[in-house]
Amino acid sequence: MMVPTQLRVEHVEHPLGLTVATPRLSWRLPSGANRQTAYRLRAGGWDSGRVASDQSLLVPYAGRPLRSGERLDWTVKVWTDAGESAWAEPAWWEMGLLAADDWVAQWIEPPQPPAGSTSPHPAHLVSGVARVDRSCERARLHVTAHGIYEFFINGERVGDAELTPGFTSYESTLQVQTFDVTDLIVVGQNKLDAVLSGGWVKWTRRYRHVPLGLLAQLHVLQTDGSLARFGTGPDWIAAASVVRTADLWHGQVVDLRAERGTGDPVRTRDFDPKRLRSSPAPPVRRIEELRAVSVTRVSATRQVIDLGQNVNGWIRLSKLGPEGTTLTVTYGEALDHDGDVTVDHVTGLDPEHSGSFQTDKVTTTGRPGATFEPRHTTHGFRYARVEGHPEDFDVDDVTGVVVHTDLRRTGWFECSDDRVNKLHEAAVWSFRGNACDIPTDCPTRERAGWSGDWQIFVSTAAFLYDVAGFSVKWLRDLAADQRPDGVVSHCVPNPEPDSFYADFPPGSAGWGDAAVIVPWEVYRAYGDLEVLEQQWPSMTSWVDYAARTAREHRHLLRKAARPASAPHEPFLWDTGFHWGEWLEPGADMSGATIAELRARDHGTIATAYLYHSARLLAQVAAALDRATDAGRYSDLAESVRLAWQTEFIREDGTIEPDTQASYVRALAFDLLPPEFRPGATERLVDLIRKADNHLGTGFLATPYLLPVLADNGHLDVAYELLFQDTEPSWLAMIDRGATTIWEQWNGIDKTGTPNASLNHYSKGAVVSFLHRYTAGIRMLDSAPAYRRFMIEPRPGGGITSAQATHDSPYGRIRSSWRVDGERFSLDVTVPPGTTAEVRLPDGRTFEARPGHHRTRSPFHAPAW
Ligand code: RAM
Repeated sequence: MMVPTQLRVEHVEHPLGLTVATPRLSWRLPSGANRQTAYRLRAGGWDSGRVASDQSLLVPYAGRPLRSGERLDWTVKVWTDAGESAWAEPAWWEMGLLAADDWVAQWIEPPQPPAGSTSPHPAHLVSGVARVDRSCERARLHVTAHGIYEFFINGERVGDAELTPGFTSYESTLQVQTFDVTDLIVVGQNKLDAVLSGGWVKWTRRYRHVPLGLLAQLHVLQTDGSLARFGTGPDWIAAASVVRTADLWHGQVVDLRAERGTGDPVRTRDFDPKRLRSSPAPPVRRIEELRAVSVTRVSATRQVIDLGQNVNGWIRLSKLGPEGTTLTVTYGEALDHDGDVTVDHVTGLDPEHSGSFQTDKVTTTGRPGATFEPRHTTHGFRYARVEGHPEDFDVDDVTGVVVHTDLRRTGWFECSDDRVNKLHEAAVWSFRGNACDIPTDCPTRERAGWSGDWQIFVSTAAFLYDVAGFSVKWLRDLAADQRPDGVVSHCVPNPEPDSFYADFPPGSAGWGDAAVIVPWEVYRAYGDLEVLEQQWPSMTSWVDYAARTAREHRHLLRKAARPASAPHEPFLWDTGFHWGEWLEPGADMSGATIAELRARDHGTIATAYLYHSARLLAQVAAALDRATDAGRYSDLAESVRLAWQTEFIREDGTIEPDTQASYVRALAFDLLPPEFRPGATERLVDLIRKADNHLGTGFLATPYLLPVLADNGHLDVAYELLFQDTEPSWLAMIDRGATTIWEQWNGIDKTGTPNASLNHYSKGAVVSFLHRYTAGIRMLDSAPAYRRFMIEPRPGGGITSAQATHDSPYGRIRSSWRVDGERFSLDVTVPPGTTAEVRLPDGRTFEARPGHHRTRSPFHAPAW
């Protein structure tokens, strides 16, 4: 039957506890339809009537104001070129607590530390009761915390979300989770318990001194229609928990033998209900379980478990030994030369993070069938060392638990080359390892939401998973933590107090530009115009900050070299602290003092980013119908571009500095006058050849490297770099056994020694080349959400077949090709409501309407 499908509210399917006043509704057109001409929505009592419109994404609810806790069934029917559809299978959403006076619960804080605890990261058991008189029709629990809470009703764990309430900039946002607890409530006394631990709070410097606290409210709708409400308050008590200590860096210590103590009274505190809201992103969950590939005894007391895959999460042990055994589990990404787990390569950056790292300890009861898995910490690891077990473990005694934000997978790629497939897998796993409520740089050393890293990777992530809500959540924190002068913090949420930045002040080009690039990418991939509207003040204040700094400050060396300032100089952004291109192969930073790092002139990069962001802002302004702003920012962009050209293109046409990264950025950002492009491309290829066919780009330019080559007539060189397998290269990582992408090209060096983080997604952005070029699915700026797109496979590198699938907001796009001798065959799927232009390797193009298309063309393999 012809019906709309995939009904969604905001960026999720069935939000429970939504705090958005006017939720936006999306659906996919029935298969067989080309174009929607009208829709009709019904939600609760609201009926939109027939609305002539082709919009099927993010249509705002326009019924009466929504009430706290109300649940709405909703459905939609559409008119398309294929006729009138039936009503879609109804979906629902449910509102959370919207008004301050909906909260009867009080914010409570356990005494610090719990009686008898000497740990700096103690956990607490906070308990109360709810007496329910009549049988329960429906029950909801609304909870949030400072720290991490794990909630139990009558001894049963509530929900399946992990590390709740998640990490936000607490001063502005505390995420409230709403759980359906209908099945857990009994008539009579109900025991409510929460284990509360440091988690995100105790792990970041900024919040380390914030007292742990809990806010929980239970709503029981009784069968007689009455609503009973219970909340945390002065009658709750706090005691030590079996979880002795826990945070996200050190790990978790558990004594399963601990008896429930009598408890102390909690204190109540005022709280600001305005910061409470639902998350636009799905929660963190236990997503997958992995069977260990081996367990090896490396010494009399130590056994090492290998999961065969670097992940974020933990292990579950199901063989705990006799009563009183204490097992120590240390998690790491690599083994040392003795085959034992090492964490040396990812510790030591922060003196406040001294002591045990990624280590769980459990003391057992000896009860048959008892298992242990930490729930108040998470680790980046492939290996786990277990110490203290008298018996041998085998692979059945341990399970790897993969933990991350429960994002919807939307993209896949596969080709005829196994190593390339492995590289793609490693990039996917790196993203999974770093999508833990916030996009992190690595799940080990820093676990921080580095803005540059997400700026670099967000568009690639959007080929793999639905990252709309996940990014929107993060962007709110970016704006919340932005300084009044527009400066964006290095990490979001900002984990550090301002004083920490005395050495490396925030506001770095390429990092702070996340303020503009991330919303733009979310808009492009998902068509969410509201994110641009919401972030507009943040985006503009960042670009205005950079433009102002350019206008008002000049780099000391430049000033010394040119006493009378030149007219283009007010558009050069060459002061302030910048991370620069960062981690270019061979650029050893280790010897540099902080003063030297700070004094470096990164004017080429910063000015390039000012141009790029100003230009994007002009496009954003146009999308938002802000014509004056569009004019203002495109004028700014143009002046910055001219200034960049004047200052950084040398007389012989080379760029300052003469590095691969400079040419890649100049070409990718369109900084050059057209007549300079061929020369710049030649110089880039030259530099690659001089490096013996190796890339030389760092953090910022690497994602653009292969696309720039492909777009400028050197697809062959792009594939040469992709297939390069000596260091620095992607395949060298794969050949050395990487299962996630490394921070450094020599993450595991030739001698087998680990360096820095082994799970950093930024270099993995190369896989977007596989989706966009190899398989050829390309979105167009002019048609967000893939409303119109291109399929343009660019075969090369000896790959004989490739396919990519992308579940776009309108539905599934597919491009699959194969070369047989001199024949190229291509299968394309275009979803309803969209159109595509297909371009074949022989240059022919055709228009593709919704449906499946198969085409063949002659193919001449490239010569190399
Ligand atoms: C490193 C982080 C991150 C990078 C910054 C500049 O320590 O891991 O990847 O963005 O530094």
